[in-house]
Amino acid sequence: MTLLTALQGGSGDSADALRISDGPGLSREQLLGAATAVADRVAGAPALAVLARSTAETVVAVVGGLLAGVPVVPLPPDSGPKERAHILRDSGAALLAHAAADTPPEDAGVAGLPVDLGERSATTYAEPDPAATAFLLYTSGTTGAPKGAMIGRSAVAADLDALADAWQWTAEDTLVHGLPLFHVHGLVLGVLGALRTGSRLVHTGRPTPAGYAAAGGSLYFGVPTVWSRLAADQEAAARLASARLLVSGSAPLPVPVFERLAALTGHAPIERYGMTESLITVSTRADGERRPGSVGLPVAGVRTRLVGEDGGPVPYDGESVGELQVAGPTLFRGYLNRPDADAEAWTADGWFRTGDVAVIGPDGFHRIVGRASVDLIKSGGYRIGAGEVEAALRDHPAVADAAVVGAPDEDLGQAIVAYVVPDGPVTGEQLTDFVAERLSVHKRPRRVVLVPELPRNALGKVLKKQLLADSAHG
Ligand code: MCA
Ligand code: AMP
Repeated sequence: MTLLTALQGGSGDSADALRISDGPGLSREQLLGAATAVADRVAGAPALAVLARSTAETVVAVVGGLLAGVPVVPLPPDSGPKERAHILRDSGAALLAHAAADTPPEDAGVAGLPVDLGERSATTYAEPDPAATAFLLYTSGTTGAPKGAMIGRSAVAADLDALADAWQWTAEDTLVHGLPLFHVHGLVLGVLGALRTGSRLVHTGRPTPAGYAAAGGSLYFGVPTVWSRLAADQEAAARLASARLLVSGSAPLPVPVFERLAALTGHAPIERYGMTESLITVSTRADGERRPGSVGLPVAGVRTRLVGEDGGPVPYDGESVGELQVAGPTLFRGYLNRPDADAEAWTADGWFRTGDVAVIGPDGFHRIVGRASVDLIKSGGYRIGAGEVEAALRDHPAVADAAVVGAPDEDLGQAIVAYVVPDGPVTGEQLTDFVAERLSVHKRPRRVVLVPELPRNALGKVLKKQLLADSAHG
């Protein structure tokens, strides 16, 4: 079976299979023909980077890489030189695909591959090895530069099939979302999911309430920030009453947002949980209970367990907390060039440590309580390592020291707050812009607090919990 079953097999609605904001609608044949033309140009390359703006060209480039069996490396389009250089160098990408009308960053240092939606090829490619890498997705750890998670083709297929089962997702659906095309949520679920199930895809460009309201779909994806903004717009929310299923993920959906959304749209949202490394592993079901504050049950093929601080099992009593570990066919193949990170992430008996703290009830329902580390921040559904932002801040000549925390934020879930010890005249705004220019824009601090020194314990470690408490009063 092929990875993009419906696209390659010719099932599902053909006309207007894909539409992104006000760009041209592409039929399945147009998409496949243009993507095959990309495949012809990239076949044999070690990896294909894609400047992942929310455009049809991005989808065509990604599909082209997948058809040719070349690992695809989505490059966040707003990533600054520091982040971009790391991703391109570490991944070994030989080419950077971009829309023909677009200019790729001059400093990329790899050959550009302009993508033209009008190109066509009818070459047929043998289905690549299911064990091969489909994507290299760069994702933050608590410290250092992002790590390249190697996502296998069979993991993508297993996850999409498990989600189709949990959400009763079929070719009859029209999927709507406006999420970025360089993460699991927007790209793997939000694009490949449509191309595997055969559902039409309407991408709204940005995930705005007005865009979602106007799209007229049956299946909607969003991060909690998107749902919270929609729930604050009564008129837009009411227009989702005709949908079949609303799905939230990438960060915890606050119970009041769940309830308001249900009241305004008539649909209790599905909440599901996952990670870049594991894809989506736990979800409530279209045909099951949708309990506020709960992410439901492991999806088909996935196993979960809770492990206590002593390494022993934690009872599934709905109260006892433990680290959530996962195993199954949706797991990634490891981190590229990072045996040290692999050694930390996997247990001796082959389970992946999520770093999330959870509770499981006697009925098997999972509740995510939080993260074990304060240094992994989720802001607007983006995963951001405090260490990476701190390192970028320290690169500024007027910064002596910096510590970053994720302060609770009603809109973004967590907002990045930076505590900075200045070493010369500098403003918070200058530091925010400095980070936004060097890393991705969403990694910028939303607030900068200039302090004479950072609170440290006797061992010299910054007291992040104290900074978090301070940030709540700021
Ligand atoms: C503001 N902007 C700036 C600056 N300040 N640009 C440069 N320098 C500055 N100092 C601009 C930005 O470029 C952008 O411009 C605009 O301000 C708004 O950006 P921002 O404030 O970041 O947007 P937001 O409104 O806060 O975004 C909320 C959001 C976004 C839309 C919900 O956070 C989002 O798309 N989140 C989705 C994340 C996601 O997909 N995560 C999935 C991870 P312009 O408007 O021109 O762009 S995968 C995952 O988690 C798994 C596996 C799972 O479970 O799903
Ligand atoms: P990422 O690798 O960007 O996908 O981030 C994965 C992290 O997002 C997980 O480790 C969780 O901390 C968080 N996450 C994803 N979905 C949920 C959810 N439904 N509830 C709570 N946290 C979530």
